[in-house]
Amino acid sequence: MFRRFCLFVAAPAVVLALVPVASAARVHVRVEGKTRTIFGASQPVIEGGANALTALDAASVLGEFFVHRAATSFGPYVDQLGRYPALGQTGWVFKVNGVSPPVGADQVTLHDGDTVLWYWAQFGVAGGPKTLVLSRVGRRCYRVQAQDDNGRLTPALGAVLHVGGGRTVRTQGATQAAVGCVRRHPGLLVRATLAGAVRSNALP
Ligand code: B12
Repeated sequence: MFRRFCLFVAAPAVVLALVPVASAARVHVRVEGKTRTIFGASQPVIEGGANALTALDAASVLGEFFVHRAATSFGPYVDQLGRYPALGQTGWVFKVNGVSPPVGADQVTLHDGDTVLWYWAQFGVAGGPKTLVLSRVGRRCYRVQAQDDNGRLTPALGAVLHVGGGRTVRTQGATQAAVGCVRRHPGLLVRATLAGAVRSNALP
């Protein structure tokens, strides 16, 4: 009787061990809207679920912003984030670790530490916008790079730094790098903009 009981209890445990469980990755998430950041300027780490779509859903719960998805022949399509619906050659696209995947967001499996960026994009003959990447060089200096859909980085020449949404500083550099240095700014975040590109992440 005891053996039968053990078999009864153990069997489902074995089955459970064999069924792959969708992982819940802890990922950085940022959502850049048409005119402002919708979520996570400094790319906070959140429980993003299994893929780039669940990460967006998780961010929308934390940030209380609107997400609408439509069922299409390619799968689930995010046709509105926040205020603006996709229209014509504009809409919502995403990158994971700086690269634009060639498939829907539900198909892109996430791993701990990945960075998911969703953003408003206007497409033209030259494709979509580049996304700006801000990094620190030294104590108060920042480098701004523009990243294409393949993740390739080039200097974001002419980019402007914004300190806490107020003071602005032009980056220097004509070919090799776009770097700008700012004054002490305790408690304020710095980020970069450049016409035609998606605003950067924010750094202290
Ligand atoms: C225009 C376009 C867009 C526009 C859509 C603007 C709008 N008005 O909604 C924008 C630039 C926003 C876009 C975004 C993306 N796109 Co797109 N897009 C196209 C394109 C060039 C034409 C689609 C179209 O207008 N069809 C004509 C209309 C009448 O048919 P429709 O079924 O109503 O079309 C709608 C859907 O296709 C939907 N849609 C557009 N792209 C995608 C991508 C996915 C994965 C899904 C589920 C739906 C979807 O938007 C269209 C307009 O409403 C196609 C290429 C092609 N020739 O089909 C690629 C294409 C569909 N896109 C693709 C991809 C990968 C994406 C992105 C996932 C890219 C990314 N990394 O972010 C995102 C979608 C992310 C999200 N929001 O969920 C791939 C899909 C591949 C696949 N097998 O999954 C395609 C086939 C291009 C390619 N060859 O790589 N796209």
